[in-house]
Amino acid sequence: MNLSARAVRRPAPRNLFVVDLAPRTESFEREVAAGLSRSPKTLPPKFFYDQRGAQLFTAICGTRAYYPTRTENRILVQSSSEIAAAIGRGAVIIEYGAGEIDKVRRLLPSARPAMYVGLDISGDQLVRASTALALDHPWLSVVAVIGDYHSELEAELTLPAHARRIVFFPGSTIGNFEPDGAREFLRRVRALVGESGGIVIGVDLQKPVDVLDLAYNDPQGYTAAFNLNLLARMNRELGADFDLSAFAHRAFYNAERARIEMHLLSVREQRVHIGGRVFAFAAGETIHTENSYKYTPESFSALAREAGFGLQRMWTDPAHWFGVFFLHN
Ligand code: AVI
Repeated sequence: MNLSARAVRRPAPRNLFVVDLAPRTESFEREVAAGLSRSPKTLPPKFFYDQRGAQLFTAICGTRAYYPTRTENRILVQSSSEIAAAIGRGAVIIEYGAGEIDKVRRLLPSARPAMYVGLDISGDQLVRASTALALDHPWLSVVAVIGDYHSELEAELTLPAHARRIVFFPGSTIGNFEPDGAREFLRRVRALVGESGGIVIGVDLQKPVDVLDLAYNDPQGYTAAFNLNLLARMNRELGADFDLSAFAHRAFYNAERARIEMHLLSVREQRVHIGGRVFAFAAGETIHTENSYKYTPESFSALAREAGFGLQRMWTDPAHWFGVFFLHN
């Protein structure tokens, strides 16, 4: 199969192809310098996911406090045959932010896609997880694309011409996009899947604030470690000299904007050096590292409509904490 000019490796199972479209280190250095020069300081959440960050995120997903993973999994299990029926047989399933590639497994037996394309920025985790997927499903062509959400899949891969294309975007990662970015992303998905395609997308819904606050301040401290790992990553990869004990994890629900905000708070006045540049922090100043927007079924349907999608269906849990939406053109 001639999949892509950049199909650089084909490790053991024969039904697995790996394509490396990862942005290079310069982009990390450039975006860090730009984000820390802004007022207020910001860093894009995509940089959380180096090898250590991906491990910490997996640990977060296993906590009691972080309800989205188990709630979405339950919906996927309970409604798997209906979701698979919406996808249809023989499709190409393209998963953004594939991570451990566990959720899609619940849909594969009924959906029997022709091809699975998993895209993720954490290359080691993606190669490991896609190898396991390919070994467990010898009948399935598995393509692992190491890249971010802006990777031009259409330009880089030759996807089967006549199969229906379905994007699978679980985990409520859409909540980490600003609403404009979410609309833009959905528009690009529409262009990728075409007339006959669609998207199965997990969306975290609004709920009592104490539940939200606990989910982003888990008692085991994995979320704090995940947030602080961004500083450790800059130390490792960019030779920065962040003192991790001089920063604290802060996460809270901003009800006005319907989002969890994560910040790294400088506990004292300090200066940090990164690649020949100096960044000054006042005591109490923060780096805003992530937003996680929480929708209502109505507000998410409205956003999807603005991107040109129609809502076909939503599956949810009894408490309506999480929604799995099927949107189509
Ligand atoms: C990946 N994303 C959906 C997670 C979230 O809930 O926004 C990232 C996360 N940040 C802290 N905990 C989990």
